[in-house]
This record gives sequence, structure tokens and C-alpha cells, in this order.
Amino acid sequence: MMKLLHSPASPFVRKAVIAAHELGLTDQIELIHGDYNDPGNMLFKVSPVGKLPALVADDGRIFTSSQTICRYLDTQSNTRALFPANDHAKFRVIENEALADALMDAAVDRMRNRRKADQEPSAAEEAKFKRRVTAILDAMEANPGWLSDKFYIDDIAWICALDYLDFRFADEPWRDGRPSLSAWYDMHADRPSVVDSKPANA
Ligand SMILES: N[C@@H](CCC(=O)N[C@@H](CS)C(=O)NCC(=O)O)C(=O)O
Repeated sequence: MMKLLHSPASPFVRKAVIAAHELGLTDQIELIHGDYNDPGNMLFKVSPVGKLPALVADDGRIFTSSQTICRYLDTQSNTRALFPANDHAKFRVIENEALADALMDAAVDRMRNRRKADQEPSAAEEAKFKRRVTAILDAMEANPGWLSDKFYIDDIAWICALDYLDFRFADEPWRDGRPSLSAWYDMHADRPSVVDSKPANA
């Protein structure tokens, strides 16, 4: 049984959960509660990075980011693929995934800035992260052909990114002024892998 260090609030963990579902691997993965604030948590025994997600494969190999986990899972299934075979299409998908990951990093960092226990949130950081999220959303809106109906890894990552914005920043609706991205999202919203993995507080 593979082991996935997991939190229901993490958009990066959710990429791995949706990928596993799409690949028919859910039954082969045990979810283990991961806590990056607890040095005693199993996360730190398996991953030198100490970020969620982390995956321990059946043969003991460790994967320490959503990118490598999803690529590894893709090789463990012959039901379908998370990447197109054609190189040109594949690099579009990989770059789209990188955009979603950067959006999630900025949104997660913005939350962390707001929740600093020992100091006031930085207004400059808040503005920087917000600007980055907006710029990435606008880039995708301006290029409606970049995402697809294939539900490759980039589509998975973008669903995770957009749902994370709804989860944490519902007062700033990303749909406003972005009809293409909204239509693309709606096309995938009812997929069982998406519905079954909605973000929740840990
Ligand atoms: N590039 C990593 C990012 C993972 C990440 O930032 N995870 C967050 C949770 S959403 C985390 O574990 N943060 C812990 C920390 O920064 O200390 C990936 O794709 O897996």
C-alpha cells in the first residue's frame, strides 16, 4: 500500500488525490494525516522537505512534491494518462500546471501572511501575492485554448487552484470578468474525482 501524507485543506495534496482517483489508484493509497507544524509528525520522518503532500511508494521510494507524486502515479496505472504523448502538447500541459502551482503558492503564502502569530501581516506581501494570483488568472483567461476537456494534470491543478481561491478568498470571486475560465471550470465541476475531494479545514 502506498502512503500519502495528507491534509484536506491543501490544494497540492488535492492534486495527488484527484490524480489517484482519475488513474484508478485510490484503493492502493493509504491517507495519513500530515502536519507540517508538528516536528513529531510522520511527514518529517519521510520527507526532508517537510511539505504536504509526500508519498511513500510500495518499494519505499519517497516523492516530496505534488509534481513528482503525480508523475509517479501516472506510471503506476494503465487506465489513462495524465499527460499527452505529443511533446508540443505536453509542454503546454506542464507549463499550465506550473501556472496553477504558482497561483496556489501565492494564495497559500497570502493566507500565511494573514495568519502570522507573532506579527502584523505585511501589506506589501498581501499586495504582491494578490497581484500574482490576478496576473496568473488573467493570463489563463486571455488564452482559452490552453486548458482542455482532457482532464490532464494541468486541468487537475487548475481545478485545485480555483477551488482553493473559492475556499479561502470567497470574497474575491475569480469568476468576475473571466467567462472563459468559468466555462472551462463548469465543464469539469461534476467529475466524481473533483466532487469527492473538495477542500475542507483540517
Ligand atoms: N511545490 C510543492 C508545494 C507544497 C506546499 O507548499 N504545501 C504546503 C501545504 S498547502 C506546505 O506543506 N507548507 C508547509 C510549509 O511551508 O512549511 C508541491 O507541489 O507539492
